[in-house]
Amino acid sequence: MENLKKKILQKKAIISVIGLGYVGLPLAVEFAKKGFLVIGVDTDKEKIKKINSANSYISDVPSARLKPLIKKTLKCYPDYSKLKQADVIIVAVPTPLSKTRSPDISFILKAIRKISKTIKRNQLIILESTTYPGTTRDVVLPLLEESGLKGGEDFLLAFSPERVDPGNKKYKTKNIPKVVGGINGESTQLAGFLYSQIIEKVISVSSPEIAEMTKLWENTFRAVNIGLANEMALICHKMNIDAWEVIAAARTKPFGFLPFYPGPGLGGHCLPVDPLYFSYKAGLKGIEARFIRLADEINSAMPNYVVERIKKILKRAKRALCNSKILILGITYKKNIADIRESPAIEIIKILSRRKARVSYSDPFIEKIKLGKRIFRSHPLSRRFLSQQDCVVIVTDHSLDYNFIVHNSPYILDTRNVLSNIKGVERKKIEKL
Ligand code: SAJ
Repeated sequence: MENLKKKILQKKAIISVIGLGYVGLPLAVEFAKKGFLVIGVDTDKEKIKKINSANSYISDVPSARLKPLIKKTLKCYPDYSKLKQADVIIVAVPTPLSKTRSPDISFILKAIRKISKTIKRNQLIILESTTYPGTTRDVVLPLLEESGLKGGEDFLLAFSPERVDPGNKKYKTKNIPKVVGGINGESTQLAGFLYSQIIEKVISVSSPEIAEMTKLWENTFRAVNIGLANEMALICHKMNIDAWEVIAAARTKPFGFLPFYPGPGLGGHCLPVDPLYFSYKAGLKGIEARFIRLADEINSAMPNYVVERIKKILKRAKRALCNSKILILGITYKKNIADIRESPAIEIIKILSRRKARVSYSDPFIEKIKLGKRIFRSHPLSRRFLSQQDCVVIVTDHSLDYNFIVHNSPYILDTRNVLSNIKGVERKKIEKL
């Protein structure tokens, strides 16, 4: 594999990135910016069309950054036809949950089966998609060896978890430390050498299982602590204690405390999903991951809890949910990004609609959404529209003019504590989680 190492050093190694989403596209761009020839593969023809016309659909990759790379060092295709040219293949396809909420690694299997058809000696294959420990060694490796080539000798194989925080202005692909674990020493070493061409810090671990588990631990840590924050907030509300003020005070402890905040529920493509990959594998080993189940239970119940809080606010105004006008302010799963995957706001809108409330939403990032047969369009915020609402619910804390919103809304449920600094309003019309 010395030859591959030299090709990487000389930036002559051709790198293929399979899956051009929020992980694959930034990664492909980083390698292409460094001068590597990158073959991007995504079976979504729309995505390929957009990339090849330098029209980025990933907010963390501005279109202007794509433009100089297209058809020069970044060539993207809607199929696997050019894969045989690659020296390195990085797989960054989705790993969602199935309808029964168990791991769905079908996208990984499809990509690996394609690679197995054209795999050749001296290739380095890296899986980045978040998955349960053992996937790389026990699922991917045998599929690749069906080619007759031997992993660790004829080709190299490693796992390296993606760590993307969409919308994070400080941490981008190149300055987020990269964990790498290969099926053997040479795989780890070469995968680490590859990433060190574009990423400042690479951490080698002793196996793909360690690397796979590292990712799950990171996100399970977040999901469980968010679940704890949500449960604490429910209890504080019953005690008439401001949970947010408690967290702010706890944060003054200079060690041994990390702040997590209550919210309307857990959104995104990672936190609601990754811990269930962990608990699935634990189940196969005959042990129940109780914290994960409990956190999932609490986090999944937050949209219902938000609706119950709306109901109580309306009751004070002698109104029922049915026929009341409720405005959902912000429907993306977290602030200032245009992504509604697993967003709790969608669940809240569904529950309110089922309870016959007259729901609308306003979100500068999302023009319209389709829920069942209904199309909802983002409603512009005006004095008149806000004053006509029976309750305004801040579900996503986008950077908006909250002074204007507060002064023109009758009642507000703030699920993100964005109104704590607003002055000169009757506090009684604002409630927090
Ligand atoms: N949330 C809370 N309370 C909190 C923090 C988050 O309710 O204290 C909610 C958010 O509103 C959101 C969800 O949890 O709905 C997920 O939030 P997130 O900040 O974890 O956002 P993700 O899922 O886009 O990004 C996470 C990464 N986030 C951070 O590390 C800050 C990280 O866990 C992973 O690198 C990434 O998922 C991934 O790709 O796995």
